[in-house]
Amino acid sequence: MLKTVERIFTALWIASLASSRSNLDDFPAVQNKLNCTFDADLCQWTQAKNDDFDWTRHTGSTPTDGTGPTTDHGGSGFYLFIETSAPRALDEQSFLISPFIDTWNHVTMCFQMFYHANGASLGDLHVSLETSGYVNSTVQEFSGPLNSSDTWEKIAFTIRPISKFQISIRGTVGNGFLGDIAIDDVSVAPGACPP
Ligand SMILES: [Ca+2]
Ligand SMILES: [Ca+2]
Repeated sequence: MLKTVERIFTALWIASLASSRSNLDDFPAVQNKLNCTFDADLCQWTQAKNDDFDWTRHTGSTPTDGTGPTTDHGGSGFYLFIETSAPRALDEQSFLISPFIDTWNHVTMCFQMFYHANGASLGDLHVSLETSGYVNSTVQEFSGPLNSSDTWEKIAFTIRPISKFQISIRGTVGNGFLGDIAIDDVSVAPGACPP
């Protein structure tokens, strides 16, 4: 009886693998889902709804002097930023969420993006890889500390997916209105990130 049950479960498992494999993302599909300059829109990224506020898509300087970039990373397009002026308050958070990616076969890739953190009251920027369905945990993450600098800086980390995942970018409001944190040019390239 136990053997029969095992066989049934094995058959179901193989069937579920076969059906999920037909929906897997090849690498161009992964790039299509993740790469974004934010110059036209958010591409396939979405604003989380169960957080405190949304990322703002913007070009040129942010409305507050002494914080934020003066241009996007490319120089003339749009970027996203957290506007930390009133009514924002300390520790409020905004999440930008990627679509789910499912490559199944452990395709190694390098995720990179640029951030700009300039101001006297910066909060935090946190980029994490969230898995769902097979393993429920944050498996890789980047977090501050953010040093104030009027420059675009690169974040890069290698992703070796073991299951379906999505990327979450969280901006947190610091203790004041000089905390505009911007992001731009999110992309993935095949293979591990260069050392
Ligand atoms: Ca841009
Ligand atoms: Ca939001």
